[in-house]
Parts: sequence; C-alpha cells; structure tokens
Amino acid sequence: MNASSTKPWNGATESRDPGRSLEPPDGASTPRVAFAAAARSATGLRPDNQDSGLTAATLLAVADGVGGHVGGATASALAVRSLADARSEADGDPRILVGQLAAEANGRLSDICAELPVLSGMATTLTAVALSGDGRLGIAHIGDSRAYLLRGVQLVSLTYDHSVVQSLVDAGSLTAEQARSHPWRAVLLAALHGREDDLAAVEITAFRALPGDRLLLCSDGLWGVLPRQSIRRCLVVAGDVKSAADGLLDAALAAPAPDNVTVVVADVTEQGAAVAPAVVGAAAGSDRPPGGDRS
Ligand SMILES: [Mn+2]
Repeated sequence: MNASSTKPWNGATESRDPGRSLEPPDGASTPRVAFAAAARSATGLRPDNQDSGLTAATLLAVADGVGGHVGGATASALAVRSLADARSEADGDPRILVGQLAAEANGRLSDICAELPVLSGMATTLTAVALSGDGRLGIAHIGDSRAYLLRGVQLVSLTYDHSVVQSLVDAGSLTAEQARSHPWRAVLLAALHGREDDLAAVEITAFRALPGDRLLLCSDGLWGVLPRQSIRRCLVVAGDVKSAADGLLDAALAAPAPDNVTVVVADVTEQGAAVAPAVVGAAAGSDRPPGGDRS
C-alpha cells in the first residue's frame, strides 16, 4: 500500500461491495453482461406497420420507415434485418461496431434503391445499441426514434431528435410539450436513405452500463403520445422486460396511438443463456390490422 493513501485505516467506514465497482482492477475477471430484452410493435391507427425492432443478446434497434406505404416498411425492415444478420463482436469496441452496422444498413438501402428506383426516396430512422461483454454501450442514432436509460428511478435521454420541431425547441420557439403536437412533428432533418452523406449525420455515443440498468428504445409513436413521466412510471413499476414492453405498448394504444408504435425494453444482466436475435414490425413481415403484432 502506497504511503500517500488516505484510505481509512481499517477500510470499514467506506466499505464498498467490490462486485459493484465501476472499473475492475487490471487482470480481474469482469462480470459478463448481456441484454434480457423484449420487443413489441403495433400499427396503432395506421393501416400498416412501417416500424421495425430488434432484440439480441448484445444488440438492440428500432427503425421507423418513411417514404410512403411500401418504401417506409421496406426501409425500416432492410435496416433492422441488416443488423440482425450481422455477426456480433461482443468484445470489440461497441462504438465502432454500431457505426459499422449503421453503415451496412445504409449500404443495403443504397443497393435496393439502385435495383428498384421506384423505392428511391424511402428512408428510415435508426437507433441501435450494442453492448460489449464488459458493459460498454455504443449507440448509433439518426432520426427521431429514441433511446432512454432508466437507472434506479431516474430516466435519462440517450438520444437527440434530428427533427424540425427539436430545432425549434432548441431555438426557444417551441416548448417540448408544444413540439409533441406540432404539425411538423414528423418532419426529419436526417435519416438513412442509402446516401453516402447520411452517415455524417449518424451520431455515435458511448457510456458504461451497470447490471440493473434498463434501456428503452422506441419509435415516435410511443413518445409522441405518452408523456415522459408516464414512460418512466411504466419502466419503474414493471417487473420484467416483457411486462414493461406490454405496459408501454398498451398505454400508447389506449391513448390512442395515431402512428405505429414500437418498443424495445432491455435489462443489462449478468450474462445468461445465449439469445437468438428476434425482430418485430415490418422486419418480421407483420403487416397486420390495428392491435398489431404481439409476438
Ligand atoms: Mn413514427
């Protein structure tokens, strides 16, 4: 022990569970973490579902397609299936991984638009979260789908909307509450269209997750109808991720939801059994009547 250490003489006054230490000592085995996740997607009052969602052991995503009936569903489904097909590198840098995944998804949009020019103009939002085995999270985000973190009872926004109304809120022209019902609320400033310059607008962020953290990814069909405090309450009171996802979807549909609603809820857990990727919404080919896909 270093002579300059100010640690209490018996260590008892500041005792700390070593298992909860943020940065484990060099060489120590780190608790392995993975997601326990559930996803739900529904059409709301729309005739079809243009949202898609993904859950996997170390990867989550929500995409909300825009660009007309076929184009919107195609764009979000292509993006989410691209992520679902990716080989996850659980021990790589999750920031690099999500950036690559967003670029691959955009590349798929580019390829299909070249093949089928009728689809040109389609686009999708994408909010994707990758988790490394040692608890680092990387987020890739473009558009107005959102990611939130619930830690304890605090709800924190992890993303920033690339939308006209968000820029008006930033300028002080609108309150956040006015923005939710503004006629331009769905107008995006950035999305994936399959163009090279889309990638410059993808925001990559990172932070360290802790076991017990709960993440929510959702399309604007959820946050557009549920106030932030209702979202927080649903996440706090729900026991497992499935009941949290069910509770959020049911609350949005009861609002009622004029838009498609997609929710992905994930708990950061000490690693359990490997979980196969699962998709919902347009990526699952679930183009069903209101009430929607509950798979
Ligand atoms: Mn939407």
